[in-house]
Amino acid sequence: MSRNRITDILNIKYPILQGGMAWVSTGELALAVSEAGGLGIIAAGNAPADVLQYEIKKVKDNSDKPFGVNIMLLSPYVDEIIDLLLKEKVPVVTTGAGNPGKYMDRLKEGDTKVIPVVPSVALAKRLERQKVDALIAEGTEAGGHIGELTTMTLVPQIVDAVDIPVIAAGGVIDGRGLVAAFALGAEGVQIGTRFVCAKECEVHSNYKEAIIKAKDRDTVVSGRSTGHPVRSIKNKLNNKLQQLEKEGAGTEEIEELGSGKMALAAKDGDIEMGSVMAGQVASMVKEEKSASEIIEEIVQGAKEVQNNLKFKF
Ligand code: TUI
Repeated sequence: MSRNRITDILNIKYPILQGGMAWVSTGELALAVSEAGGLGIIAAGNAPADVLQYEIKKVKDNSDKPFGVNIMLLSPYVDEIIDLLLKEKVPVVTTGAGNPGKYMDRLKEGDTKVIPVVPSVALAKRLERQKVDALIAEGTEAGGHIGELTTMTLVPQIVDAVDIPVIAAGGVIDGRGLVAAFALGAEGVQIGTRFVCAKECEVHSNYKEAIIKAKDRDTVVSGRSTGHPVRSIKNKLNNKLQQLEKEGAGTEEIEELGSGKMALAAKDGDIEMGSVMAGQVASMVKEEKSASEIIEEIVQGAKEVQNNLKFKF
Protein backbone atom coordinates (compact mmCIF):
# COMPACT_ATOMS: atom_id res chain seq x y z
CA MET A 1 0.00 0.00 0.00
CA SER A 2 1.28 3.42 -0.95
CA ARG A 3 2.41 5.84 1.74
CA ASN A 4 3.79 9.37 1.75
CA ARG A 5 4.76 12.01 4.32
CA ILE A 6 1.15 13.01 4.94
CA THR A 7 -0.17 9.49 5.50
CA ASP A 8 2.84 8.83 7.76
CA ILE A 9 2.63 12.05 9.79
CA LEU A 10 -1.13 11.73 10.26
CA ASN A 11 -1.20 7.94 10.49
CA ILE A 12 -4.05 7.62 7.97
CA LYS A 13 -4.73 5.38 4.95
CA TYR A 14 -5.45 8.02 2.28
CA PRO A 15 -3.96 11.54 2.11
CA ILE A 16 -7.44 13.08 2.10
CA LEU A 17 -8.47 15.59 4.78
CA GLN A 18 -12.03 16.75 5.33
CA GLY A 19 -12.23 20.52 5.71
CA GLY A 20 -13.06 21.85 9.18
CA MET A 21 -16.13 23.93 8.31
CA ALA A 22 -17.84 25.96 11.04
CA TRP A 23 -21.39 24.69 11.81
CA VAL A 24 -20.88 21.84 9.31
CA SER A 25 -17.95 19.72 10.45
CA THR A 26 -19.33 18.07 13.58
CA GLY A 27 -18.02 15.01 15.39
CA GLU A 28 -20.43 12.83 13.40
CA LEU A 29 -18.91 13.86 10.04
CA ALA A 30 -15.31 13.74 11.28
CA LEU A 31 -15.89 10.26 12.72
CA ALA A 32 -17.23 8.98 9.39
CA VAL A 33 -14.35 10.42 7.37
CA SER A 34 -11.69 9.09 9.75
CA GLU A 35 -13.33 5.66 9.81
CA ALA A 36 -13.24 5.70 5.97
CA GLY A 37 -9.46 6.17 5.95
CA GLY A 38 -9.18 9.95 5.57
CA LEU A 39 -8.68 12.55 8.29
CA GLY A 40 -11.95 13.79 9.74
CA ILE A 41 -11.75 17.29 11.17
CA ILE A 42 -14.12 18.90 13.67
CA ALA A 43 -14.56 22.65 13.24
CA ALA A 44 -14.30 24.71 16.41
CA GLY A 45 -15.68 27.72 14.50
CA ASN A 46 -16.91 30.34 16.94
CA ALA A 47 -17.95 27.76 19.56
CA PRO A 48 -16.71 27.77 23.17
CA ALA A 49 -14.64 24.86 24.50
CA ASP A 50 -17.51 22.96 26.16
CA VAL A 51 -19.39 22.65 22.85
CA LEU A 52 -16.24 21.42 21.13
CA GLN A 53 -15.56 18.94 23.93
CA TYR A 54 -18.89 17.27 23.24
CA GLU A 55 -18.01 16.84 19.54
CA ILE A 56 -14.55 15.45 20.37
CA LYS A 57 -16.17 12.92 22.70
CA LYS A 58 -18.40 11.67 19.85
CA VAL A 59 -15.30 10.77 17.81
CA LYS A 60 -13.28 9.34 20.69
CA ASP A 61 -16.13 7.20 22.00
CA ASN A 62 -16.68 5.59 18.62
CA SER A 63 -13.28 5.29 16.96
CA ASP A 64 -9.60 4.97 17.71
CA LYS A 65 -8.65 6.47 14.36
CA PRO A 66 -6.77 9.80 14.21
CA PHE A 67 -8.86 12.95 13.76
CA GLY A 68 -8.31 16.68 13.84
CA VAL A 69 -9.81 19.92 15.08
CA ASN A 70 -9.76 23.17 13.10
CA ILE A 71 -9.24 26.37 15.06
CA MET A 72 -10.82 29.39 13.41
CA LEU A 73 -8.43 32.10 14.54
CA LEU A 74 -11.01 34.92 14.51
CA SER A 75 -12.90 33.11 17.28
CA PRO A 76 -12.97 34.79 20.71
CA TYR A 77 -12.39 31.36 22.31
CA VAL A 78 -9.01 30.44 20.77
CA ASP A 79 -7.16 30.25 24.12
CA GLU A 80 -9.68 28.00 25.85
CA ILE A 81 -9.93 25.84 22.71
CA ILE A 82 -6.16 25.29 22.76
CA ASP A 83 -6.31 24.34 26.46
CA LEU A 84 -8.95 21.76 25.60
CA LEU A 85 -7.07 20.34 22.60
CA LEU A 86 -3.98 19.82 24.76
CA LYS A 87 -6.01 18.24 27.55
CA GLU A 88 -7.80 15.92 25.11
CA LYS A 89 -4.55 15.15 23.27
CA VAL A 90 -6.21 15.80 19.91
CA PRO A 91 -3.83 14.26 17.34
CA VAL A 92 -4.06 16.95 14.63
CA VAL A 93 -4.84 20.67 14.68
CA THR A 94 -5.45 22.75 11.59
CA THR A 95 -5.86 26.52 11.74
CA GLY A 96 -7.61 28.98 9.46
CA ALA A 97 -8.50 32.63 8.98
CA GLY A 98 -5.26 33.99 10.43
CA ASN A 99 -1.64 33.54 11.40
CA PRO A 100 -1.30 30.95 14.22
CA GLY A 101 2.29 32.07 14.95
CA LYS A 102 1.65 33.38 18.46
CA TYR A 103 0.00 30.10 19.50
CA MET A 104 2.72 27.80 18.14
CA ASP A 105 4.65 27.31 21.39
CA ARG A 106 1.50 26.20 23.18
CA LEU A 107 0.24 24.01 20.33
CA LYS A 108 3.56 22.19 20.19
CA GLU A 109 3.56 21.46 23.96
CA GLY A 110 2.09 18.00 23.31
CA ASP A 111 2.37 15.55 20.40
CA THR A 112 -0.21 17.42 18.34
CA LYS A 113 0.54 17.79 14.63
CA VAL A 114 -0.05 21.39 13.60
CA ILE A 115 -1.13 22.13 10.03
CA PRO A 116 -2.11 25.75 9.29
CA VAL A 117 -3.99 26.92 6.21
CA VAL A 118 -1.92 29.51 4.37
CA PRO A 119 -2.89 31.79 1.48
CA SER A 120 0.65 32.99 0.66
CA VAL A 121 4.29 31.93 0.28
CA ALA A 122 5.43 34.45 2.91
CA LEU A 123 3.24 32.98 5.64
CA ALA A 124 4.16 29.44 4.57
CA LYS A 125 7.88 30.18 5.02
CA ARG A 126 7.36 31.93 8.36
CA LEU A 127 5.36 28.99 9.75
CA GLU A 128 7.85 26.42 8.50
CA ARG A 129 10.46 28.21 10.64
CA GLN A 130 8.05 27.91 13.57
CA LYS A 131 8.10 24.13 13.14
CA VAL A 132 4.63 23.39 11.85
CA ASP A 133 4.31 19.80 10.60
CA ALA A 134 2.73 20.50 7.19
CA LEU A 135 0.81 23.26 5.43
CA ILE A 136 -2.53 23.49 3.68
CA ALA A 137 -2.27 25.73 0.60
CA GLU A 138 -5.83 26.88 0.01
CA GLY A 139 -6.74 28.55 -3.27
CA THR A 140 -9.45 31.10 -3.86
CA GLU A 141 -11.71 28.44 -5.41
CA ALA A 142 -12.49 27.26 -1.89
CA GLY A 143 -15.65 28.09 0.03
CA GLY A 144 -15.77 30.29 3.11
CA HIS A 145 -13.01 32.74 3.98
CA ILE A 146 -10.49 32.81 1.11
CA GLY A 147 -7.22 34.27 -0.10
CA GLU A 148 -6.40 35.78 -3.50
CA LEU A 149 -4.36 33.14 -5.34
CA THR A 150 -5.75 30.13 -7.14
CA THR A 151 -4.91 26.58 -6.10
CA MET A 152 -3.14 26.07 -9.45
CA THR A 153 -0.72 28.94 -8.75
CA LEU A 154 -0.46 28.80 -4.94
CA VAL A 155 0.33 25.11 -4.46
CA PRO A 156 3.48 24.87 -6.64
CA GLN A 157 4.81 28.18 -5.28
CA ILE A 158 4.48 26.96 -1.70
CA VAL A 159 5.84 23.51 -2.61
CA ASP A 160 8.94 25.23 -4.04
CA ALA A 161 9.35 27.50 -1.01
CA VAL A 162 9.24 24.95 1.83
CA ASP A 163 10.57 21.48 2.68
CA ILE A 164 7.60 20.31 4.75
CA PRO A 165 4.70 18.54 3.01
CA VAL A 166 1.94 20.60 1.41
CA ILE A 167 -1.76 19.74 1.23
CA ALA A 168 -3.80 21.35 -1.55
CA ALA A 169 -7.26 22.78 -0.90
CA GLY A 170 -9.75 24.74 -2.95
CA GLY A 171 -11.38 23.30 -6.06
CA VAL A 172 -10.68 19.64 -5.27
CA ILE A 173 -13.74 17.42 -5.43
CA ASP A 174 -12.84 14.16 -7.21
CA GLY A 175 -10.01 11.94 -8.43
CA ARG A 176 -9.11 14.42 -11.17
CA GLY A 177 -8.57 17.19 -8.66
CA LEU A 178 -6.56 14.87 -6.44
CA VAL A 179 -4.20 13.84 -9.24
CA ALA A 180 -3.92 17.47 -10.40
CA ALA A 181 -2.96 18.52 -6.86
CA PHE A 182 -0.31 15.79 -6.72
CA ALA A 183 1.01 16.90 -10.12
CA LEU A 184 1.57 20.33 -8.55
CA GLY A 185 3.65 18.75 -5.80
CA ALA A 186 1.04 18.40 -3.08
CA GLU A 187 1.15 15.30 -0.86
CA GLY A 188 -2.46 15.50 0.24
CA VAL A 189 -5.74 17.24 -0.43
CA GLN A 190 -8.33 18.86 1.77
CA ILE A 191 -11.91 18.65 0.57
CA GLY A 192 -14.76 20.67 2.07
CA THR A 193 -17.73 21.22 -0.21
CA ARG A 194 -18.14 17.58 -1.19
CA PHE A 195 -18.29 16.46 2.43
CA VAL A 196 -21.06 18.97 3.18
CA CYS A 197 -23.21 16.57 1.16
CA ALA A 198 -22.04 13.48 3.05
CA LYS A 199 -24.89 11.48 4.61
CA GLU A 200 -23.20 11.81 7.99
CA CYS A 201 -23.03 15.59 7.72
CA GLU A 202 -25.68 17.06 10.02
CA VAL A 203 -26.13 20.32 8.14
CA HIS A 204 -29.74 21.26 7.19
CA SER A 205 -30.99 19.44 4.07
CA ASN A 206 -31.71 22.80 2.37
CA TYR A 207 -27.96 23.54 2.54
CA LYS A 208 -27.10 20.23 0.88
CA GLU A 209 -29.75 20.81 -1.80
CA ALA A 210 -28.40 24.30 -2.52
CA ILE A 211 -24.98 22.77 -3.25
CA ILE A 212 -26.42 19.96 -5.35
CA LYS A 213 -28.48 22.44 -7.39
CA ALA A 214 -25.65 24.96 -7.84
CA LYS A 215 -24.32 25.71 -11.32
CA ASP A 216 -20.77 26.64 -12.33
CA ARG A 217 -21.06 30.39 -11.68
CA ASP A 218 -23.32 30.27 -8.64
CA THR A 219 -20.73 31.05 -5.98
CA VAL A 220 -19.76 34.66 -5.33
CA VAL A 221 -17.33 36.47 -3.06
CA SER A 222 -18.59 39.07 -0.60
CA GLY A 223 -16.88 41.06 2.12
CA ARG A 224 -13.75 42.00 0.16
CA SER A 225 -13.94 45.53 1.58
CA THR A 226 -13.82 44.19 5.17
CA GLY A 227 -10.58 42.27 4.60
CA HIS A 228 -12.42 38.99 5.17
CA PRO A 229 -13.69 37.89 1.77
CA VAL A 230 -16.05 34.91 1.87
CA ARG A 231 -17.21 32.65 -0.97
CA SER A 232 -20.78 31.42 -0.77
CA ILE A 233 -23.72 30.48 -2.97
CA LYS A 234 -25.51 33.51 -4.44
CA ASN A 235 -28.68 34.44 -2.56
CA LYS A 236 -30.56 37.37 -1.00
CA LEU A 237 -27.92 37.82 1.71
CA ASN A 238 -25.23 38.19 -0.96
CA ASN A 239 -27.28 40.71 -2.89
CA LYS A 240 -27.70 42.78 0.27
CA LEU A 241 -24.00 42.54 1.14
CA GLN A 242 -23.02 43.54 -2.39
CA GLN A 243 -25.43 46.47 -2.25
CA LEU A 244 -23.88 47.65 1.04
CA GLU A 245 -20.35 47.31 -0.36
CA LYS A 246 -21.32 49.23 -3.51
CA GLU A 247 -22.73 52.03 -1.35
CA GLY A 248 -19.39 52.18 0.47
CA ALA A 249 -20.80 51.01 3.82
CA GLY A 250 -18.34 50.63 6.72
CA THR A 251 -16.85 47.31 7.83
CA GLU A 252 -18.98 47.34 10.97
CA GLU A 253 -22.26 47.55 9.06
CA ILE A 254 -21.22 44.80 6.62
CA GLU A 255 -20.02 42.50 9.41
CA GLU A 256 -23.23 43.10 11.34
CA LEU A 257 -25.31 41.94 8.37
CA GLY A 258 -23.06 38.86 8.07
CA SER A 259 -23.17 37.99 11.75
CA GLY A 260 -24.93 34.74 12.72
CA LYS A 261 -25.61 33.89 9.10
CA MET A 262 -23.60 30.65 8.99
CA ALA A 263 -25.83 29.11 11.65
CA LEU A 264 -28.93 30.51 9.93
CA ALA A 265 -28.08 28.52 6.79
CA ALA A 266 -26.50 25.44 8.33
CA LYS A 267 -28.84 24.85 11.29
CA ASP A 268 -32.10 26.63 10.40
CA GLY A 269 -31.90 25.90 6.66
CA ASP A 270 -32.54 29.52 5.63
CA ILE A 271 -30.58 29.45 2.39
CA GLU A 272 -31.79 32.89 1.26
CA MET A 273 -30.76 35.00 4.25
CA GLY A 274 -28.13 32.59 5.61
CA SER A 275 -24.53 32.26 4.41
CA VAL A 276 -24.30 29.11 2.26
CA MET A 277 -20.53 28.84 2.08
CA ALA A 278 -19.31 26.53 -0.68
CA GLY A 279 -16.45 26.29 -3.16
CA GLN A 280 -16.49 26.81 -6.93
CA VAL A 281 -16.79 23.05 -7.39
CA ALA A 282 -20.25 23.04 -5.76
CA SER A 283 -21.84 22.36 -9.16
CA MET A 284 -19.89 19.10 -9.40
CA VAL A 285 -21.55 17.63 -6.31
CA LYS A 286 -24.42 15.60 -7.72
CA GLU A 287 -25.89 13.70 -4.80
CA GLU A 288 -25.68 12.87 -1.14
CA LYS A 289 -23.40 9.90 -0.42
CA SER A 290 -21.80 8.42 2.67
CA ALA A 291 -18.32 9.63 3.60
CA SER A 292 -16.86 6.22 2.78
CA GLU A 293 -18.53 6.18 -0.65
CA ILE A 294 -17.13 9.65 -1.32
CA ILE A 295 -13.60 8.64 -0.34
CA GLU A 296 -13.66 5.36 -2.25
CA GLU A 297 -14.99 7.17 -5.35
CA ILE A 298 -12.23 9.79 -5.17
CA VAL A 299 -9.54 7.13 -4.75
CA GLN A 300 -10.95 4.99 -7.58
CA GLY A 301 -11.27 8.09 -9.79
CA ALA A 302 -7.66 9.04 -9.07
CA LYS A 303 -6.45 5.59 -10.17
CA GLU A 304 -8.36 5.88 -13.46
CA VAL A 305 -7.12 9.42 -14.14
CA GLN A 306 -3.52 8.41 -13.53
CA ASN A 307 -3.83 5.73 -16.21
CA ASN A 308 -5.80 7.76 -18.75
CA LEU A 309 -4.05 11.10 -19.17
CA LYS A 310 -4.88 12.42 -22.64
CA PHE A 311 -1.25 12.64 -23.69
CA LYS A 312 1.69 10.42 -22.85
CA PHE A 313 4.83 12.50 -22.46
O1 TUI B 1 -10.64 29.76 7.35
C1 TUI B 1 -11.02 29.33 6.29
N1 TUI B 1 -12.31 29.36 5.90
C2 TUI B 1 -13.32 29.91 6.65
S1 TUI B 1 -13.18 30.57 8.20
C3 TUI B 1 -14.78 30.97 8.22
S2 TUI B 1 -15.51 31.81 9.54
C4 TUI B 1 -15.46 33.42 8.93
N2 TUI B 1 -16.59 33.98 8.60
C5 TUI B 1 -16.63 35.24 8.15
C6 TUI B 1 -15.48 35.96 7.99
C7 TUI B 1 -14.30 35.38 8.27
C8 TUI B 1 -14.28 34.09 8.76
C9 TUI B 1 -15.37 30.55 7.08
N3 TUI B 1 -14.55 29.96 6.23
N4 TUI B 1 -10.14 28.81 5.41
C10 TUI B 1 -8.75 28.81 5.68
C11 TUI B 1 -8.16 30.11 5.32
N5 TUI B 1 -7.27 30.72 6.05
N6 TUI B 1 -8.46 30.84 4.24
C12 TUI B 1 -7.65 31.94 4.28
C13 TUI B 1 -6.93 31.85 5.42
C14 TUI B 1 -5.92 32.73 5.95
C15 TUI B 1 -5.99 34.10 5.73
C16 TUI B 1 -5.02 34.94 6.27
C17 TUI B 1 -4.87 32.20 6.69
C18 TUI B 1 -3.91 33.03 7.20
C19 TUI B 1 -3.99 34.37 6.99
O2 TUI B 1 -3.00 35.11 7.53
C20 TUI B 1 -3.07 36.49 7.51
C21 TUI B 1 -1.93 36.99 8.31
O3 TUI B 1 -2.21 37.59 9.35
O4 TUI B 1 -0.78 36.75 7.93
